[in-house]
Amino acid sequence: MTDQRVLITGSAGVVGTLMRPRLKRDGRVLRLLDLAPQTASDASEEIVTASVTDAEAMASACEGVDALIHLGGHSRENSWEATLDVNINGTQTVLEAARAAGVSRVILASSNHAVGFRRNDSDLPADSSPRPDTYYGVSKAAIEALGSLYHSRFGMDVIVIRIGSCFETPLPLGPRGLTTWLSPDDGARLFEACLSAPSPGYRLIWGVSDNTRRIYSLSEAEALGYKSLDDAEVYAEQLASKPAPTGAAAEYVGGPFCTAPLGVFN
Ligand code: 15L
Repeated sequence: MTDQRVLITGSAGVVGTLMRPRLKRDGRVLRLLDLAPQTASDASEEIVTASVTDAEAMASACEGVDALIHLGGHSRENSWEATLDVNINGTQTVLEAARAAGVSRVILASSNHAVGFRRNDSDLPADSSPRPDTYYGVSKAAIEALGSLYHSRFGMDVIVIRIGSCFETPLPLGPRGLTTWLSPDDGARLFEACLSAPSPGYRLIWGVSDNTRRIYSLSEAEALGYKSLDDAEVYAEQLASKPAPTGAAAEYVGGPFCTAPLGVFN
């Protein structure tokens, strides 16, 4: 049997770095694409140094690929021009390359900031319509729409994950992290579920751990086979002395993004 080849864009970014060792499997080759230099740790890794905005490079990166995990792009607020170029045009370039190469399954990283101006009410459904908090959030809403378009037009299986906050621990995030944290191990469990769910079609799901203070619905991800085993609450004591958000940052899903200046890299 030939190896399964999974292309990960943005593999040297925050989420990519956490997922790379966790998505290694016997019988799987990870093709790791990033602008930043990377080194293959063994024969199960292939390195591609390229931008997601480079159509030619993306076309050759997609050759022989079974599934694609698109994490590449700016991961927080930036100028409108940079956001449009890398996140929106870049995602269209990635999807077009995947379509042309016959990649039948694509997993796209969206973010809670696509719905950053939704209130912090409990059990927020994964398919709530966009209420972005930044240009970055607008780009994530566009990524969701592009994924839906490529599914509907070309029959590709496209799963879009609205990621909460995927970091080693929720500690750098302050108290908000107790709600939004996606542990790296749960992140890997979620990507594995997305890679293996039979014929998912188009899905929009939350990417979050089963945190005691969770407000994002998990039922859509669980329907794909995801089972969270982590809970940010184990860090609650360490976060107790940190200042709690106030005003819009406390009221809305996007937290501090809701009040950060638009178009300013932070
Ligand atoms: C995101 O979308 C960002 O990429 C990440 O850096 C965090 O800020 C996260 O959201 C969050 O909301 O905590």
